[in-house]
Amino acid sequence: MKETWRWFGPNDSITLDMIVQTGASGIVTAMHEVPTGECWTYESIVDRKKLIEASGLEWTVVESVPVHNDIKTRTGDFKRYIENYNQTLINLGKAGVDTVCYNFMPVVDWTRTNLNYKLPNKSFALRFEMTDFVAYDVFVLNRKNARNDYKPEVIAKAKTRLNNMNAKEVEELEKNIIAGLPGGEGSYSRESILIAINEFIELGTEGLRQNLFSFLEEIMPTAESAGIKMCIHPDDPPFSLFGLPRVVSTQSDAQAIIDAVPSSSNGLTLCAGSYGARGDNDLVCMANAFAERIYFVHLRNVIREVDGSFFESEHLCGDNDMVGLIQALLKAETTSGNSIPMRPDHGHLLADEIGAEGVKPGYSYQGRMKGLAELRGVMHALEQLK
Ligand code: DNO
Repeated sequence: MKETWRWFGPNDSITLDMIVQTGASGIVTAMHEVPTGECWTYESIVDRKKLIEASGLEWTVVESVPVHNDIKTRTGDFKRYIENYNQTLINLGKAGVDTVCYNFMPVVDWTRTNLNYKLPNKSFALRFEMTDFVAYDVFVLNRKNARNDYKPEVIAKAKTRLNNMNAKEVEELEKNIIAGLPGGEGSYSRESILIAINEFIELGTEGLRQNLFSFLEEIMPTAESAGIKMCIHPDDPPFSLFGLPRVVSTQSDAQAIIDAVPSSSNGLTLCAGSYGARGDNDLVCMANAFAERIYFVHLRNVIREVDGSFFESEHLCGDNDMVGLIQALLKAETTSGNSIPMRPDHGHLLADEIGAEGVKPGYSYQGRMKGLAELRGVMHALEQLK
């Protein structure tokens, strides 16, 4: 597996030279400065690629070329956005960047409620806490009919939780949930998120799935001729938020995507932490089932709780069998003949990065390096035993 590292571009406080020191050889990045829906020009892609290569690294994966909400709803300017999407794929292919991650999450990209969850060793992890989320959805956002989506005892617990929060804590919770996390799409106010949510609730699960399939039909021929491998990222978390439809949360969702458009460009990102936040997703089984279509992996672990809450655990110690997963991925590489780029996804906030300015939630230097080093150890050991 090729070791890669997510870099947020020239403004990232973690520089390319620092990334070289982690031992990773590939970069995962995007033209974050281009507004969602607009085309990435060939020249700007080549310039970014040259910058990466000047440090001795390679631009291995694009994460992400974001999909505009109009494409997800097939309203407004969606036709123009699809044209732009195809042109971006053509430009990437021409520049020799051939793996593109994207997602089809409606309204909110990846979501957490707590960005500073203190672990027993005094480092910090990201956490999704169901009670906090329900408290926000039902009592702060006041989403219409939100109560119908939760059991009465969950709502009662959420009410008590909210009553025990001060104004600053509520503000912080709101910011964590709707203001957008690094690399995510969309930052909302209370008013704008309610409008967006309603639009998708009306569309429903099968409506959203159909719109995803239409989008796949519209981009896969271009991807194929441009030599691009598309890899869809799962929903994070892999269950409904705000009553929104979800279509990339389970093994059967992923299978439906593969079946919808029979093109070798139509592949998956196996994000272990996202799929793995559901106990009914067996990651080893998924890696075996989709061996030929996994074009990118995010390796990270979680510890789940019965109510759907979870936090991001040590990369090797959590509810998902990381060693088994890596073993299955190495086997998938042999079966498919593809080299699968991996990146250590997220890391704990450690040492002198705690409280430091500008550290992106989940994307600390030391935490990710620790994760990468541990995963690298497993990869090396398993390679030797092969
Ligand atoms: C979070 C990431 C997401 C992901 C995008 C993929 O850390 O997994 O930002 O990159 O949702 O499109």
